[in-house]
Amino acid sequence: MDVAPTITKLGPCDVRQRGILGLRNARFSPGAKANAKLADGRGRKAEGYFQGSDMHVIYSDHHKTHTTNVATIDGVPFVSRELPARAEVILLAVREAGLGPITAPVDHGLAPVLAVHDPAYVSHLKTVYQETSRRCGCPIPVLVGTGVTLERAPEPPAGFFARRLYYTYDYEDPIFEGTWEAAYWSAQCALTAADVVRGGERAAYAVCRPPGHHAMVDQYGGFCYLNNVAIAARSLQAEGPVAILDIDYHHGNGTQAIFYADPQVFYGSLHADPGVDYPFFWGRASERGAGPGWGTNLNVPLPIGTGDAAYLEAFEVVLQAIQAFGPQYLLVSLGLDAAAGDPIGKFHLTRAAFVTLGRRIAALGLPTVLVQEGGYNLDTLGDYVTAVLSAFP
Ligand code: SP5
Ligand code: ZN
Repeated sequence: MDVAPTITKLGPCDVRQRGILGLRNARFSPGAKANAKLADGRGRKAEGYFQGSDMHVIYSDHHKTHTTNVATIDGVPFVSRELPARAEVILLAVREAGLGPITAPVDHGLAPVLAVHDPAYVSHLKTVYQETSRRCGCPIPVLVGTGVTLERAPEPPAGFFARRLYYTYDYEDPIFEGTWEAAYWSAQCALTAADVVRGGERAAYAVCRPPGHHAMVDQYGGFCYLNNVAIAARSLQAEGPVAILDIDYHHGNGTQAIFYADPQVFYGSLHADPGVDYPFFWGRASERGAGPGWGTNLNVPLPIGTGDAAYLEAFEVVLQAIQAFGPQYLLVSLGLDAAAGDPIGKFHLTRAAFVTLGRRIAALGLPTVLVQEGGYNLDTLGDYVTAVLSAFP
């Protein structure tokens, strides 16, 4: 695998010194790994060749160009919880926990993005900032809000400002000069994590920012522009059936919609009752899939205030459905906003619950791609991510 030099400021233990094989870890033996791969024609690892962290972490500094931390809109500071510091605290915690190797994403180009998203939508994301600035006569962040949600005209409106509304269903998703760059590399992180498990590794984690699971085929929303987990799932589904397990506090309406009629991809989610919390218009238990994909969508909405016991009980139901589906790969939309103390989520999961979730996910024994979604408490986000990841032996 070629490691693209996309990380410019990773510091002393960055990918160029350690390489994709993660030589930092003393217990890791590249020779043993090569032999294990030779011993198994499918490239699956043999037992016992590696006793350290087996969690490949994919991270790119490009997320910083989605500058939600320094933004003003019409001269007023724009306040977002979806901040660059989120990826930074995660990276720090991953390093402290000894997880890794930590590598930069490989550039897969636009083709795998366009395997999920509408080309005109992608083109809009790439150009809307410059086009807005040109028309307004100065550089200006784009923040539009719309009530357009469900059924809408199949063709985008001709007028530019109407088109800006057409391509989002939400109202708090700014587009800055570098938003496209960040979203592009976030998707590349997920794609690279998918490559790692396709190549026979047990698990990989993509530090995706911005997150993705609210992004539709041709609409952004919920801090999401490109649906990272869906892009990774589509790249893996060529090999066989794929399951997506979404433990973000919010329903992953974009992911659900993308695979709703697809019998090859199972989507299972636990989330806040959409009757009372975002994304409001999707996530009911009655949404089971469509056409040939009927039965491959499972929503478990839970009440505000849900704690460890009720969550973990409902979680087993989703796990059983995934096992019954029999996927070849598992993808996890790893949001941590169901944690107690999250400033957006209103569940009360403790650290212990995330340890259990990690263990139960790992116990499925599937090649697993974990993709970062939400989680907004900067004091606990990194620790809870590693609580999940550390379950992978
Ligand atoms: C990936 C993910 O977790 N997205 C969550 C999107 C939630 N959107 C609703 C957030 C409500 C908080 N809005 C506070 C507005 C302050 N300006
Ligand atoms: Zn969320």
